[in-house]
Amino acid sequence: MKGQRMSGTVAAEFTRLYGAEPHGVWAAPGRVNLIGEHTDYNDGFVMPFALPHTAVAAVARRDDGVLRLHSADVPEPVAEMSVDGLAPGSDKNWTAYPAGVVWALREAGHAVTGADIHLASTVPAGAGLSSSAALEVVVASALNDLFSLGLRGRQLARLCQRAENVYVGAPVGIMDQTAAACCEAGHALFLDTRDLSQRQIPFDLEAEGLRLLVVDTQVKHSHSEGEYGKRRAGCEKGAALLGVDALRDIPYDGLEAALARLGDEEEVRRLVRHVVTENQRVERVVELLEAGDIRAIGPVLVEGHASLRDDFRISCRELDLVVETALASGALGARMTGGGFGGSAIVLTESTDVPAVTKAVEEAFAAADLTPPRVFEAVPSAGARRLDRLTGAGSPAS
Ligand code: GAF
Repeated sequence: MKGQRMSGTVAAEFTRLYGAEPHGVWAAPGRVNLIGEHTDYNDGFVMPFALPHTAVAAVARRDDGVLRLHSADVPEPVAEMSVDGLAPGSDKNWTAYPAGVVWALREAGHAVTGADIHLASTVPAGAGLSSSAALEVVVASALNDLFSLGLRGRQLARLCQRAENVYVGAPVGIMDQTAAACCEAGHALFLDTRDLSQRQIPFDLEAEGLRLLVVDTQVKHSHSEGEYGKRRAGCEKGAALLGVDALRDIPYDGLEAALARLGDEEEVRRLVRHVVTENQRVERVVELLEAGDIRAIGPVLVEGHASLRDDFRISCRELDLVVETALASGALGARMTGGGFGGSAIVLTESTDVPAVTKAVEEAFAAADLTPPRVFEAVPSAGARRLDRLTGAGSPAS
């Protein structure tokens, strides 16, 4: 119902802006990552699930080479450009995300000849919840349908990642785009980022009397900034020193030997240790969830946080405060989620403990004189989809 309302609002605004009805309305979600952080650009394992928060796009195809973009979330007039003139690195505005998708589709040989696009998103920006990937994937899904490209979810994800890596210039992995394209309601997505093979793992918190809270620390982060790229480069250095294609190729039981071979490369050793142990944590969480033991993943989440804080060094005071406070007030597990340096933490808790945990976190932030965090419940939701069929043809992305 909420989706339909949003779809109607976005379609009506499209009509007001462009003077004609859109050919359709699509949605793609933000995500939280349950476990498997900074493993995706190491060919490793990740386990995100989709949020109910989505980017919604009302879109009409054009055949005259013109691309027009507008967002309800940015106080700017409609941006107009030529699809032939799209060039990586030329756009430093929000429009680089949707324009980058058009560029990536065309670069891959798909005849996308223009579009009118109006976007609106409920995914909090800069909160580590993949608002950018949601924008990219919703646009890719719409164009896939309107130009009958026949691309599958994982192919759309690859093209969106290329848009972000090359057009926007952020060296991100493939997790967020795949989550936005491929997640299913009630499930977490166990994804092998080497070949994008995937398994939907049932993750029904409510049935178990559990809740997963997202705590947005309100500390903004950006992947285009240097620290993400530095970690990535350090991991690639580690793989090169160890003579493997990617850190994924270091098995957990070969970790000590690998670390010994890295000698006095202390920083690289820490990065390698995080990635190898994190891949193993993803596998442990999959096993526990498949055995129906959701509560038992709590300590694994906590281990993951410690590894990101101490070895990967991408946590911050606010994220650590959420984790410590939540655990001290009875949560089963907690960790930062996403790229780090701010953004959000997740907290696994008994549903009966939600008020106490929330209060404790809010009070801890107030006592430390920090901006109040935004706390909400995350329900594993659906991936990209077409919300309605107004006048256009085409089938939803799969
Ligand atoms: C960000 C990136 F976009 C992902 O690709 C991933 O590397 C994540 O940080 C860390 O796990 O969300």
